[in-house]
Amino acid sequence: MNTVLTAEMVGLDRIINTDPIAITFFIGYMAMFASAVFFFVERSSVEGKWKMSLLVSGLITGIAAVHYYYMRDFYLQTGESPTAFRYVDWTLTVPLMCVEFYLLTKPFGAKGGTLFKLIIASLVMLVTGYIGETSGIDNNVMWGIFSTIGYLYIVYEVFAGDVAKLAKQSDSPALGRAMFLLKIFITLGWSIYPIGYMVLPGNLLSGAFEVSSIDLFYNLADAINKIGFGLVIYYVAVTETARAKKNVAATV
Ligand SMILES: *C/C=C(C)/C=C/C=C(C)/C=C/C1=C(C)CCCC1(C)C
Repeated sequence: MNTVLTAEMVGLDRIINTDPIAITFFIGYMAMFASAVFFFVERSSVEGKWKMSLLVSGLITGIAAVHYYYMRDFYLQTGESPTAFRYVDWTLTVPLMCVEFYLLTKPFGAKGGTLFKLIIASLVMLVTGYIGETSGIDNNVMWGIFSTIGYLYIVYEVFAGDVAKLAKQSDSPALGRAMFLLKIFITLGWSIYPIGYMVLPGNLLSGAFEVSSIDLFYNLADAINKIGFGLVIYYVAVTETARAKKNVAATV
């Protein structure tokens, strides 16, 4: 006899039966996928050096789309938070966001060393965060603090370190505006993640929210940060492409 799987058996009914977390996994998947297609296709409309930046934006949202596909499934079938998938996703996409900063400031002399420092800081942030999420009630505050040190180092680099100094040398108003927006993403957008983390049992916000709401925080933050970040890069790429064309026209 054939066993027919029902929507209920695989948990799919929860998407339409208003499980808010299931819905955000579903929407997150579609939004990441659509963004990846958009950034890949738009590569053809920007000038040479910006193609790489849009490729990276497409990879960030594309890698996230694949992980959301699996995270959604995992959540629907187990009702649990897909922590491991989540951290694999971040471990790939956060360093790629560091690459975006590097590419933006490369024309003004960014060195591989700056990129290396940013990537090491993000790995410290994520590895300690993962240990914290899986270490249980007694230890997650301590690991959260270690993770926050990595995070604050990235904030420092972007506000006052190499990235900030190099970006200041640019005469492009578009790059100036983009750096301003990216700073907002790094400080406000990224701070949603540690707030989500604090709903873990034994942490500062446990009791104020249900533990399961951690995925609501993370899914919201991912949508804002991955797609928004990509759109800011897209904005600079398009504006700078138009400016370069105008300059060429002026010299002919
Ligand atoms: C696309 C994914 C992004 C931009 C993920 C960013 C993640 C963070 C900024 C996570 C930060 C954390 C802390 C600062 C402390 C608690 C543990 C983390 C890993 C949630």
